[in-house]
Amino acid sequence: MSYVDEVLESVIAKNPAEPEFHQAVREVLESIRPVIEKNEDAFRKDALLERITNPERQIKFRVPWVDDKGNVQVNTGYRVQFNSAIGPYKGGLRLHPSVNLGIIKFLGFEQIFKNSLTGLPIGGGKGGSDFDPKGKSDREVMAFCQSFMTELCKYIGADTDVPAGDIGTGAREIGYMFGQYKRLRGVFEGVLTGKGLSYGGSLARTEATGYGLLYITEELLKSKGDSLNGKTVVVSGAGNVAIYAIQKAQQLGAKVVTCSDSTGWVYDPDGIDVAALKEIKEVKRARLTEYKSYRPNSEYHEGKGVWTVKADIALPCATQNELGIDDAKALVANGVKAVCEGANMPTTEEATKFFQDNGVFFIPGKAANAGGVATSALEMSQNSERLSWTFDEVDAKLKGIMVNLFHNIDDAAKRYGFEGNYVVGANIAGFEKVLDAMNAQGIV
Ligand code: NDP
Ligand code: 2IT
Repeated sequence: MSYVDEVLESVIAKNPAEPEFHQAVREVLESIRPVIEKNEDAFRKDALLERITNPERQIKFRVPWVDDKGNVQVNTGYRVQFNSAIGPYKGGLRLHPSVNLGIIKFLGFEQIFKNSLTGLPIGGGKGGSDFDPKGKSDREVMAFCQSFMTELCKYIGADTDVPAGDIGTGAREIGYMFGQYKRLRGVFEGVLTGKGLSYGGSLARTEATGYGLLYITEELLKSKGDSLNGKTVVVSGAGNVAIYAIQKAQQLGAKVVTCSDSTGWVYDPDGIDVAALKEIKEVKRARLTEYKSYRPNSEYHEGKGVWTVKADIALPCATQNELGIDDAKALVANGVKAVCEGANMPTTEEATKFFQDNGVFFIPGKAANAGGVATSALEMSQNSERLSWTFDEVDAKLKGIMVNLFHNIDDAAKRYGFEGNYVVGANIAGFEKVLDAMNAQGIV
């Protein structure tokens, strides 16, 4: 059996009931197969793939907190410190009831290659909890965040592991966590990114993932002699990534006609009103059902449906495996030209293959949404030099990173004879730097 197949089999056997982790590992290992098979004996002797698929450390802990009725609630906290070959662990904290170890491991594994692709010195990690911030009072969220950080603070630090936001973790949660870290450790340092601007946050971090997604989409289209101007775009999600993706798409001349949350979706034929969306989601923390009261011409539908709308470009920005084979078939039948992932692994394996087989340009999340973590690394730089850069400086750096990233993955795909396959290109380009650093550092 080939070395890649051996390791895939053992990852599945040794990490049972973690389908998302298996999916992420399978995608990466299948992509880097040509690199491994050129030198299979050396890779096997060094157990390189066993090392890269085993987290350096995984931490799981109890998070007790008191709700507004005086009852004690108990959640589970996680931090998976996956790979520090190229820098301190870096990656978000997800707060969502679906969180379990397998989901955090898939996200942490993806993060290794994503962070490598940014060209910045950050290793891969991820964390979170099955806590659901939805419907909780600010005090309850604070109580949870303080308890979560009371344990997490033992394992993180500005030069060891720097968490950030992800689903359910935004500016409010980062603020509470930062306050508790500072109180317990007694140091004011850049231990988290996505901080508020008054205490060490970076301008443009809030916008970065969505903006970066559109910068890479524009560069992809440019490489085909096309642009976003005049295109119709469908977006899923209505959170941090989706909101700023919609905003930048509009600035680049596209019309975005959909967004969604976990209960339903909106079709707005005149283009999504970003100011309304921000008020509903960022200020009121309400459901998308409210959108119609701002835009009477729009439609609200319960359930899923974004991918049934005719569009040139699709940007999944909600969560993993939200775009399946039937959705891919509907998009292709409607003439979609490009799919770029704002979320982490939102497209199933079957749907990804269907896009690729049907000539749809497809950029995977580890490349397309890397602008968020890249700007987090820029926040770390600013914290280290105790300075703040202007919005335009950060935005220009972000754009440069995304344009370079596109050409790196495009070149890597070409070098191995997979021109236009950006999944293979992203995985190989991300892997090469990590491999080089791991080899240089010996068996650790
Ligand atoms: P938010 O919590 O701000 O928004 C998430 C959005 O997706 C919400 O509209 C939410 O709806 C919807 N959603 C979440 N889970 C589900 C689900 N299980 N089913 C249906 N809809 C769901 O998160 P972000 O925008 O930050 O993250 C979105 C995606 O982007 C995630 O995959 C994340 O890992 C990825 N990402 C985020 C980065 C960042 O900088 N924030 C960077 C790179 C990637 P509802 O409110 O109803 O739950
Ligand atoms: O998935 C991701 O890249 C993020 N949630 C952002 C991580 C970060 O450290 O900014």
